[in-house]
Amino acid sequence: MTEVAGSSTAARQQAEPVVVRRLDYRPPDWLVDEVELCFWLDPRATRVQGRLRLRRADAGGTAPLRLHGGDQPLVRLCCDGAELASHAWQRDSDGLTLFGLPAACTLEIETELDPQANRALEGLYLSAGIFCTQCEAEGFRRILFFPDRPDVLARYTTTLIADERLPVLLANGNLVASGPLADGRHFARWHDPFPKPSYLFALVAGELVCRERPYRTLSGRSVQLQIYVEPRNAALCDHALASLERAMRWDEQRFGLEYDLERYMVVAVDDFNMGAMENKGLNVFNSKYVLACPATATDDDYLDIEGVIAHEYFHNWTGNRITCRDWFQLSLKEGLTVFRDQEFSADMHSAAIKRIEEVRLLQTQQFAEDAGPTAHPVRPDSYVEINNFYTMTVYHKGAELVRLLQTLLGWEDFVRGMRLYVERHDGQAVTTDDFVAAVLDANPQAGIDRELFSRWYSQAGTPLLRLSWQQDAAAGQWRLHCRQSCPPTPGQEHKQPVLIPLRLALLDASGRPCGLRLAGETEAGAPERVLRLTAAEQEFTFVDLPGEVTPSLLRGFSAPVRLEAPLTREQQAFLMAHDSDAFNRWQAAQALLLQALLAGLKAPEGGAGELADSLLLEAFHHSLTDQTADPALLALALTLPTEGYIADQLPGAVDPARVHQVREKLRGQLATRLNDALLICYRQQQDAGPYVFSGPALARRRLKNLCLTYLARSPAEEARDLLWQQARHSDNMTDTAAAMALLAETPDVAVDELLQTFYQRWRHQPLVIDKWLAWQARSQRPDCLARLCRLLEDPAFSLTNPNRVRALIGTFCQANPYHFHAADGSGYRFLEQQLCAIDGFNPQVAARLVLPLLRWPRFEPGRRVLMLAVLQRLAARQPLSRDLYEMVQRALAQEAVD
Ligand code: B3K
Ligand code: ZN
Repeated sequence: MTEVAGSSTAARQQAEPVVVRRLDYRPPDWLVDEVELCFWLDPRATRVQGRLRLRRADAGGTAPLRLHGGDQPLVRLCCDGAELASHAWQRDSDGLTLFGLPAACTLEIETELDPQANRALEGLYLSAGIFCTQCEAEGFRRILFFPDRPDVLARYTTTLIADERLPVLLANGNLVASGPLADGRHFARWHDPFPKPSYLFALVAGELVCRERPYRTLSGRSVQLQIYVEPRNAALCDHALASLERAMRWDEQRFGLEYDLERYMVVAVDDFNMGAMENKGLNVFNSKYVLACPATATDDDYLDIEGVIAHEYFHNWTGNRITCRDWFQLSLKEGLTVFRDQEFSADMHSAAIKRIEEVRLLQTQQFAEDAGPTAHPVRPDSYVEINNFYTMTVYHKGAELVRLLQTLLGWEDFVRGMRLYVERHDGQAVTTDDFVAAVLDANPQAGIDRELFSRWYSQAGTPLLRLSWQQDAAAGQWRLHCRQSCPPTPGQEHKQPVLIPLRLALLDASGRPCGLRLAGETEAGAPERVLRLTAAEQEFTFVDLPGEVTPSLLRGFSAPVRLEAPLTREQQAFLMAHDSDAFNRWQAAQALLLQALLAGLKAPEGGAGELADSLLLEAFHHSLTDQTADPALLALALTLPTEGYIADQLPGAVDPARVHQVREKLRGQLATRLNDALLICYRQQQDAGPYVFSGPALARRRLKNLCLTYLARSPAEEARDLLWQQARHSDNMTDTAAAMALLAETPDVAVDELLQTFYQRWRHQPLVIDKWLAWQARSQRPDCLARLCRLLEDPAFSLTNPNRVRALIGTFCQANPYHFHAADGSGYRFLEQQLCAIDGFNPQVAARLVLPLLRWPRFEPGRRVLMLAVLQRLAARQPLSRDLYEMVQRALAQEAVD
C-alpha cells in the first residue's frame, strides 16, 4: 500500500495540546448529505473506502474543507472522479484541508487500518476476534478522514466484505442486501435512513450468535430485538433482552417515544473502554452490562444491566434523533438520558431506594469532583481532550438539573415540556439552552426564570445551602432562614445564586406532617411543599402550627446542594425513625453515623473509647428489629459511609490511615454491641428457596449481607461460621461475593485456599474473575499490594482489557484508600508504574485511573509531597497522551488546603 502525498506530509508530528473553547463554536462550512462506506475486513489490513456527497452550507462561501483524521495512511483522494492534485490538499497532525473544491461534489477517500494493533479501543478494533468500533467522541476520524463533529448529520450506507470466518456482518440501520461473492467471501449492506453524526456510526463483524425476540410498538410497528454474543455466552442474554423490552414499553408509555428502525441490535464485547455505546440501531456493549445468570452475576449486576440497556435505548431519542451541536453540550444527551434511565429504574423497582442510590453516588463522587481540580460546569467552557469530560458532573449532576425541572413543574408538565422538545428539535443538533427553552416554553404558567435556572449549567461547584430557624411553639410559628452560596472552582471565583427548589415538611410530635400555611396565605396547604429559593438570602414564616415541629428538609434531595442545618442528634434519630420521606430517613441515619465518625476523628488518637453512643445504638437496634420497614432501605441506612466520603467531610488535611482506623473501630463496636440483633436479623432475612431476582428477595439479600459486613467484625464464633457457610454454600453470586469480599479483607490461610478454589472454578469466566480481582484489591491485609503485583502476572489478568484493569488497579486506587495512601508512597508508585504502561496504548483508561492522585492538596503534608512527586514525574514524561496531560496539568495547578 502506498500513501498519496499532499503538502506538509513530512512535517506531520505530534502538536502541542490545543484548548478547545465553547465560545469559539462556528457552524460547519461544509455539510455531508450521504456517506457510502465499504470495508474489506482484515485483522491487519482493513481497506476502507468512503464516498462523501458534500456541499457548502453557504453556497457563496469560500472556506476550504476540513476533514479530521488520525494517523492512518491516505491511499486515495478523488473529487468527482479525478485524483486531487497534491497542491489542492494539505495534511497535518489532525487531518486534511482541501482547497478549491466545487460547491457541491463527491469526494472519494481510501485508507487502510490495522484493527489488531488498536489497543486504544477507539475507532475500528478487534476484541477476542470480533471486529467492532467505538466512535464517540472522536473515533470516526481514526477510521476515515471526515468532518468528525456532531453537528454534521449524514445518511450512511455501509457495505462489509469478509471471509467465512466472520459470518455475522452488522452496521447501523436496516439490512438492504447480503450474500456470497465470487471470490469466496461474503458481504452485507446496511442503510440507515436517519441522518446522524459520525460518532454514532458502528460496525461489528465476527462469529456471533443471536438471541432475539419480536417486539410490537404501541402504534403496531414490528421491531426485531437482537442480542449478539460469543457462542459460549448464548445462555446469558435473557435478562438483557427482557430489560430491553421493558425499557421500550416504558418510553412509549411515559414519553410517547417509539423505536424507529426494523431492528434493534446489541452486541456484547469483552474489550470496551466504557459501559456501552448507543450507535444508531447497533449498540455495542461491554459484556459486563449484558451477560448474567444467578451463578455469575450479583443483584447489582442485574440492576446495572437493566439500567444500562435502558440508558442506551433511551439515547435513540435523547442523543440520536436529537443530538448535540458540539461536545460542550454533552449533558444535553447524557444528563437527560441518565435522568430517563433513573426514572425507568425507579418505576421498575423501589423509587425510594433508587433515589437514595443516585444521591449517594452524587454525594460521594460528583461532590468530590466539584471540590477538586477537575471541577467544571455541566456545560463546560473549554477542554483539551473531550474524553475527559464524560464525568459525574456532565452525567449525574446533569441528570439532577433535568430532575430540578421535573420537581419545579410536576411530572405531567415536565412530560409536556419533553414533548415540545422532541417536536421542535427532531433531526437537529442542539444545545442545553434549547432543551431548557423548550421545556419552559411548554410551561409558561410555571413562571420559572430561565436566566436563573440556566446558571446551574454554567456555574461549577456544589451550592451550599445553610438553613436555620426560630420556633415559637406557643404562637404556632416557625421561621426559616435560607442562605445559599457556592465555593470558587478553577476559573470561576465568584458565583451567583441559582434557583433551588426546597421540598420540605414540618413534622409534629408523632411524626405526622402538618398542613403548611405561609404567613399571608389564606388557607392551609398540603403537608409538603416546594419553596423556590431565588436569592442569596430568604426567609419564610409558617403559621398555624400545632406546636413543636421537627423540620424534614430537602426531601427526596430536591436539589443537588450541600445542606447545613442545625438539627440535633435527637432530631436526627427522630427523623430516622419517623420521617414519612424515605430518603430523609436514610439521610438522617447517615448523618448520625457521620457525626459519630467525625467525633472519633476529632478526639486525640487512642482517645474516644466509645464511638457508638446509646442514641446511635438504640437507633440501630430499632432498625434491625423493625419488622415493617423495607429491608433494602434499612440496609442502605445502616451502611457506614465510605472512607473517601468521610475524608471529604473533614475540614482540614486528611490522614487516610486515621480515617480507616476510626471507621473500623465504629464498625467493630457496632458489631460487638449489636451482635445478637444482627444475627437474628441475618437469619430472618435468609431465604430458604433458590435464588430469584425479585424486588423483595433482593431487599432481603441486601439487609442480610449488610448484617454480614458487621458480623465479620464480631468476636462471636457463630458470626464467623455464618460467614464461612455463606461463602462456601450459597447458590448465587450475590451472596457468594458478599461473603468472599469480607473474608478476603484479612489474612488467613483458609481464605487463600478458598480464593484459589474459586479461581480454579471460574478462571474461564472473565467477568467473575473481575470480582475475584476486586476482592483482593480491596483487602486490608498487610501484603495486599505485594499480592496485587503478583496478580498482574496472572494469566487471567491483562493490562489491555479495561475491565481487568478497573477490577484490579482501579479498585485498589479508589476503593482501598488504606493501602493506596500507604505512608511510604508504595501505593502511589504502583499507580505511577501502571499509568506509564497503560498511557502508551490506552490514554482514555489512563486518564480515569489517575483521578485519585489529583486530590493531593487534601492530604497531610507527608502524603501530599509523595503524590505531587508522582504527578510531576508524569508531567515530564515524553510522550504523554493528551488525555493524561490535561488531567495532570489540572492537578498541578492547585494549591494545598492549609
Ligand atoms: N455515549 C457513551 C459514552 C461514550 C464515551 C466516549 N469516551 C455511552 C453512554 O453514555 O451512553
Ligand atoms: Zn449515555
